[in-house]
Amino acid sequence: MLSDIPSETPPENLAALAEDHYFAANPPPKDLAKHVALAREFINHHSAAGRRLVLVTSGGTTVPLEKQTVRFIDNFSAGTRGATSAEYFLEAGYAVLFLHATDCFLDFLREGPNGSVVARDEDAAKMLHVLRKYRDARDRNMLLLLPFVSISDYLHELRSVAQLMRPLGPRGLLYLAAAVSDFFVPPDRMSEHKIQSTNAVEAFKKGGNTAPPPANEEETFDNFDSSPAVPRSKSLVIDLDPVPKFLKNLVEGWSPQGMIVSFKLETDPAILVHKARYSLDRYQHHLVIGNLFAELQLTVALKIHPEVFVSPGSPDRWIRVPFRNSGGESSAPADTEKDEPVDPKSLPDGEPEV
Ligand code: PAZ
Repeated sequence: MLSDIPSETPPENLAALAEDHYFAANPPPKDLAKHVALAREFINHHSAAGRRLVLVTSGGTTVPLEKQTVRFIDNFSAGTRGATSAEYFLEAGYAVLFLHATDCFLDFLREGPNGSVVARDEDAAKMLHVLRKYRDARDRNMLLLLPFVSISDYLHELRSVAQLMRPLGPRGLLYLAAAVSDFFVPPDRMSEHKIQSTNAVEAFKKGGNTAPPPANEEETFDNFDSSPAVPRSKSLVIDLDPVPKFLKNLVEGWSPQGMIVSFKLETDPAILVHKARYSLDRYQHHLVIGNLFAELQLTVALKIHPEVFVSPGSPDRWIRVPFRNSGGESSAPADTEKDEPVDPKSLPDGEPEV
């Protein structure tokens, strides 16, 4: 736990100590060694060819509430930005290491004949297009997919891959679009088994008796059902610790020569630029791309992402990036630069300016 770090620790050692504590306490994903071996081979191959390589992180990072995880907290990310950016990087000639949340494809599937599963008609063209591009990139060994589920899986994978990328220097780009949870349940406070929602098991464990408690113990019964057969529901209070901010460790230790782009998602437009600038000043990396939740929601309707680029020594730049319709046609990213925030309501209904 971070609270175990002695209070007299000099500030310059805090980040390293927090890293040691976190990675010792939170077990790595079971496939880490396999992923590291694949990533090493991929990076060495492209490094030998003198090719630029990008690590794109994508998707939400879940926070398990139980060790045998039935329930978890997730944070907003459909993985669209990461996937779309990976496509653009491939087109630009980068080798792409795609560290992504395992997605649920169920929304795109339907039952086919004889118990088979097929893509829904409305999604089939889009999926076929993506599948062909994916196969092509994979067959040319330009794309390596590394999946993760939880926040600790993500951080273990990120650290290992970033360290492997260190020899690439500035030819290695780290493009951190995953939505990284700020809070988690530390393993020493995590329930091994499914958290129970009633007191039924406590009674069973005490006396080995599943019979309901006597009817006069009113408080042990469910609020909404006075029947003694119904155990009382319990509320759930979750006590989360902050996830250590590892961007400093990434910039200073894991991949110090790499080009590092991070993302910042906010819901309050009044603080977005401040938070992006703060992050850049604090971690001293190359670019923060700020985006607003409400505008992401409007993306499909407006076919545009307004977002702000915050980089060292430059004024903030608002740009409009056209939404890529994965049906096949791809427009180059629009670069309609503005120094002022873009009001999405002011954007035209038709095609974006490119
Ligand atoms: O994955 P998506 O396309 O639905 O959303 C992208 C995003 C909002 C997760 C990404 O642009 C972003 O801002 N990532 C960083 C989020 C954060 O931790 O602040």
